[in-house]
Amino acid sequence: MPADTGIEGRDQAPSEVRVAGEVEELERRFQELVDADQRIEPRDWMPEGYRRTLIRQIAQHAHSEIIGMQPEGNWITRAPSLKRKAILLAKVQDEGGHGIYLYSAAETLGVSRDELVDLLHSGRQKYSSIFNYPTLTWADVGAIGWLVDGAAITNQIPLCRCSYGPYGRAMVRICKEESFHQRQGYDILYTLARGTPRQREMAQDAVNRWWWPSLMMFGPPDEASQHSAQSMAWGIKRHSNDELRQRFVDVTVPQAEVLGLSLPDPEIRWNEDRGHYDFGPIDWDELRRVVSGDGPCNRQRMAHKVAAHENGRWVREAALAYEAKLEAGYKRGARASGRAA
Ligand code: FAQ
Repeated sequence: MPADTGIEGRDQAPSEVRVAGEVEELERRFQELVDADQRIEPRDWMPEGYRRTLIRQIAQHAHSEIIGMQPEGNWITRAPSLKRKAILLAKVQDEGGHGIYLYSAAETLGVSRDELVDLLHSGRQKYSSIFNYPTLTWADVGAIGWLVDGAAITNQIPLCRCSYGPYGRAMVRICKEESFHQRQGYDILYTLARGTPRQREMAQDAVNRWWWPSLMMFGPPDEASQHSAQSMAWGIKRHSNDELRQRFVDVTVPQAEVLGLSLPDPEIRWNEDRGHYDFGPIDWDELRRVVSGDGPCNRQRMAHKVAAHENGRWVREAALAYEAKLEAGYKRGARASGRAA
């Protein structure tokens, strides 16, 4: 069943009405391309469910990047040095840029950015659970960079090979920038962990609070993930939620050891037989609560987002008025020189 994106199905123009058997043939050719690791491009035929699933995932991803600017943006004015401030400013701007590339990728599927923003503001589309947690100290900026960007990279590297061309290509650039983000977070924590006892305590506290929510970013466990099987068959997702979560734990545990910080899970230990780290149970009720709007900062994040959108209305109107003026000037110029506009 196609995912409910809040987006209507595409109207079928009369020339698009298919004769019996034709859709099956198109579906067969589409799946052949996907199975051969070929890219699907905007003008190619695609099943309606594929289009809707991509819109849902890409829009949710774009919204996450934009809402994700808030927790760290909160610390730009309070960064501990000019250098840290400049780095954080660049990072938060990068996240805004990621949102823009992703909205553009979604637009190739026949929806407009305005529609997607409306769907977010009216609560019909989601953004990542992780951005509903507060940033209480400067160390949270470090923990977000290390853990949240680290989880984001783990999830997004395979998306560079997504079967849908515009999404995969957007992800290549995004992943390069996310690597810098992760490194800056790690550097903040590395510095704090070697600072005063109070700074070390602050770093440990931030890691304690961000660890479990970072594991939840990968989504529900495989048996409860309603979209994974179809998304993997369509080459949108390359790995299941649990596979990526495990991959993240495996790379992060040794990094925590180098930092000299502990992870808040007494059950983490290397499992020789599996060749992976075991870890303790995740509180899935917490993920459900946060995703359904009842996390510590859901209301605040959405209220801020909607207010920023409203406050920026005059900028959008001015840009459109300027565009219309240029267009009118161009038409007048073309008429005066006898050319058709
Ligand atoms: N939060 O069947 P599945 C970043 C929903 S960007 C909220 O497993 P799927 C950069 C899911 O949408 C972070 N909702 O779904 C940054 C579905 O809902 P629906 C964002 C969640 O799509 C760093 C339902 O649960 N990254 O961090 C979550 O196959 C620092 C069932 O789940 C992306 O969006 C969740 N954690 O797999 C920025 C990456 N998990 O629509 C600033 C692209 C699941 O049916 C600062 N997205 N849901 O009602 C994906 O890879 C996938 O969409 C998953 C979910 C893996 C998130």
